[in-house]
Amino acid sequence: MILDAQHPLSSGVTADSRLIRAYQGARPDVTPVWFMRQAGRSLPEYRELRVGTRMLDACLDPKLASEITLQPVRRHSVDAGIFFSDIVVPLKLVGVDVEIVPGKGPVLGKAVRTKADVQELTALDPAVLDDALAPIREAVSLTVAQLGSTPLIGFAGAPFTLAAYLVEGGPSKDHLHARALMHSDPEAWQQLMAWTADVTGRFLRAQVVAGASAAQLFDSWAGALSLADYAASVAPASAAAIAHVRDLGYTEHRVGADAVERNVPIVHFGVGTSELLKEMHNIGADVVGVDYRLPLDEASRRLGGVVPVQGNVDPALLTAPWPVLEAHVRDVLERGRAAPAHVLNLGHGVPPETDPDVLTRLVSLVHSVSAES
Ligand code: 1CP
Repeated sequence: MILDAQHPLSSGVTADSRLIRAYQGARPDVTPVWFMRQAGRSLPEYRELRVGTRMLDACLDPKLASEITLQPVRRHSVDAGIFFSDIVVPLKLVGVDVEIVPGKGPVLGKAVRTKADVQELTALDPAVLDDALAPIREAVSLTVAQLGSTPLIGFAGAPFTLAAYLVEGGPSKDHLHARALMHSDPEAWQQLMAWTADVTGRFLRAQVVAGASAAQLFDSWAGALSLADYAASVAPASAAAIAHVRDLGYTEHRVGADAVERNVPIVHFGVGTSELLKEMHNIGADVVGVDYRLPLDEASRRLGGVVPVQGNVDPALLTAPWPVLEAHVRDVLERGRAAPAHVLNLGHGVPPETDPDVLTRLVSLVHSVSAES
């Protein structure tokens, strides 16, 4: 489907930004940079706005969600906004009993452990999201109207990461129940994954159609899986989730050049997924996000040297003395040159205790170092 003429990619407002060019595999003069979890607890202005509002209520308040999305863009001059929401928002909107507990994360009213539980869950009709996602579409429209030429990234959780919360009933370390269900009842597992792919895919599509210029699928907990389990029992559902946005495109008109049809870029990110990078690319992603465990030159080699990469500053170093962090960032930028294009990010989210001034300084370091070389 071609995005409408007002969409920031179709109208040309964000199509030539550093972020979108890098996601398309070009190397802009300056390496773009944004941070996973840039909107959130490391910012005092975020904590102030959130007083008295529960996390999921904040996500469903278009003005609030939009303002929180814009805060880090104004403060740090990052090259993208990441939409303020959560991976469990579409579960809530489809009727799942889920809350985000402060200091803990998503907690379910009831864990989904048996075939009967899966049947009860999947009886909830994903089509209700078409109306229920209205506050999300509104928040995205408000946000892109303010962002101008800075692209907004929409996101969703991958089916496995969502299933890990659904089956465990909340955050867990090893996702043992989820991995056990995968093998003890493959049929129920497939049903759960297919339903989750539909729910999360619709959430992602709504954000892009409403104005996001790129989409990121977070499979934060896929690193708990063997390559064989990932390929057989998870990757097909992630591909199905991505298929909800894979057909979205726009026509680019550049002065003095023929019009070109382009797809909305899709990034796929996981934690501890060094062994899964190739499979994660193969499900239909354009860009692969790399955590801090693998240097980007090696990650790029594993991806055949042809895939743009995103990452991979170690979040632990944000509290190190500045010269230590600076040397690390320079090394990440250097190794990132092995890939066709590189978007600098952290290897995982901004830790809540991070000094926001360090993030601002890091953005200007990335912009100035990459402009030098
Ligand atoms: O009260 C608060 O401030 C709650 C903290 C918080 C925030 C700010 C949660 C609870 N979610 C969010 C926002 C959020 N979540 C964003 C948008 C903002 C941004 O990136 O700047 C995004 C992209 C997410 C995505 C998300 N939620 C992921 C995938 C990314 C990742 O970090 O791996 C996951 C796994 C979640 C679940 C979740 N939500 C919240 C927490 C604390 C967690 C993790 C819990 C756990 O460890 O299992």
